[in-house]
Amino acid sequence: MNKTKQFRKLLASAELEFICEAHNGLSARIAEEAGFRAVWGSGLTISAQLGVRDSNEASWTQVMDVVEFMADATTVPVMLDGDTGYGNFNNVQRLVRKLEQRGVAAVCIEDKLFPKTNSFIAGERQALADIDEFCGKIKAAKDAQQDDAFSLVARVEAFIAGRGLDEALRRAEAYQAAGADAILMHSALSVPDEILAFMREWGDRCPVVIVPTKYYSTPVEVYREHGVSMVIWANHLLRSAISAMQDTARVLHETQSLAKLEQQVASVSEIFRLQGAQALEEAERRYLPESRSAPAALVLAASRGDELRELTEDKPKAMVRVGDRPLLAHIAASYRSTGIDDITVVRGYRKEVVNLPDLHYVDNDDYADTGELHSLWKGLGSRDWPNGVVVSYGDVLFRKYVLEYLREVGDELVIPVDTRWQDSVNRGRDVDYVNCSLPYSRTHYNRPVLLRKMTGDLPEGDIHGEWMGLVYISPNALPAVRAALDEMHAEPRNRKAKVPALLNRLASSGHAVRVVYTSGNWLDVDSLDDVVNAAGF
Ligand code: SPV
Ligand code: MG
Repeated sequence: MNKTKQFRKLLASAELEFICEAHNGLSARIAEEAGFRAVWGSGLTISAQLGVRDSNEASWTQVMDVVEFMADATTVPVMLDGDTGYGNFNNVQRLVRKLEQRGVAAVCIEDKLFPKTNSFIAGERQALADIDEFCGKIKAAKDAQQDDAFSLVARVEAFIAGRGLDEALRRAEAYQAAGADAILMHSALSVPDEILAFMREWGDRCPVVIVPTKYYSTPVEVYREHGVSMVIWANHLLRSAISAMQDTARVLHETQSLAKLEQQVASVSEIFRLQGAQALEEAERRYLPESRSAPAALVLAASRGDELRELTEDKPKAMVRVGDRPLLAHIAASYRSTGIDDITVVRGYRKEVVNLPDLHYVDNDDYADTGELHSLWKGLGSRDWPNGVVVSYGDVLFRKYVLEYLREVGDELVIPVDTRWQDSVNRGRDVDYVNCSLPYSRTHYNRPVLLRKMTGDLPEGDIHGEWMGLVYISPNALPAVRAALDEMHAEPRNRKAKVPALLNRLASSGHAVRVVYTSGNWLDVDSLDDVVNAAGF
């Protein structure tokens, strides 16, 4: 049943129905969750939560925006307190059309003059609308609605203005005759006498709605007996929120501590629940492409780099300045440029100067008589890598697209191999040449290629490329890598072993080491010339 019909049903119900005030989307949802079958969009509390008076200080479109959030946040109908209709019959017609468009099921308009004031502020001094003029507004509203079930409740302020029962009855009759779906009869007395007197005369001519804010101590049984249709609890969610907020603000200010409050206030997860965070999570699973979270990075930078001589007397190679900053800062920037922010560095030689901010550090204090594999073993063993890890060296610069390639292939152990090994500045140095299951092919670049062997002394005819010193270890591949590393680490002869020994061991034991062919776009800083070249890289 749509919301307008739901509201009509409540008005017509033989039971005494109760609806609850709300002043924004959150409070409307709270009212619905408590079990209320409709919500009152109170003029008093909507204006108050905006920090202004209930005197039409908020424009009607500002009120409309709030009530739209309320309607969106609920599955039960909302009745807006439309004050005097924000103008004459013409404004009321526009109001009704806009309310229907925004999913509001009903509006209540009162027979006072614009700008109105709240009925509990010197009510007797407030002028009432001319009856005929107000009847014209009611007719205009009923003519404007597109949905037959939209409800117009006409509010009689005769008692508020001190005009007595006869005036109240005269107005109620006229408004019903003009087409109102219900009468809201208001009273500011602390007893329900005016309301009950009206009910005795009115009988069941049409549904009557009341707002017992001032005569709050009357048991609702009395209303039931007198044939009232609907009770509005008109401002109590905002009032309870005000008390709670005043209390919380005072305690926070006085104690400068959250400890006492924590148990007394709603949890942050309760906020998320009320906002519907879980539904969004489900929707994300349905509609978003599966997102692979960024892996972490592990940079092996424990060795001095003797070949750079005096440049590395007081710092390791990774901290040698290249252009405006250390090599390691360039490497970290490359990682960060592809969204890899979680970067761990294994340091050893002059570790105290390896101290760039926002990096994690693991120490290999045996750097002098161990090889890279020992650093890798320490680094990998230092923590979990739930999204996998890219391992690289503290002296290898690479462009970010290399990382993107590795992650695209992504599900295993992946290494980038440079097909332009013959032009490489590294020729003649200690190079890791690679032999693969397939050579690079322009036409078959999609076929998976696996590492067969990596070594510096491959016969030229067997060389398919040069390893760039990076490895991506996916979460799936991590257990096999850890196991192989542990085994190798336990053998004393591997104390000075390098990373290729591990890759070879994995490949030869049948573990797939995927190869991604690339060309150029990396730099291994192994000489003073390289340091100069790196500045322009
Ligand atoms: C409101 O809640 O804004 C009302 C009811 O109009 S009363 O404040 O009692 O006038
Ligand atoms: Mg009001």
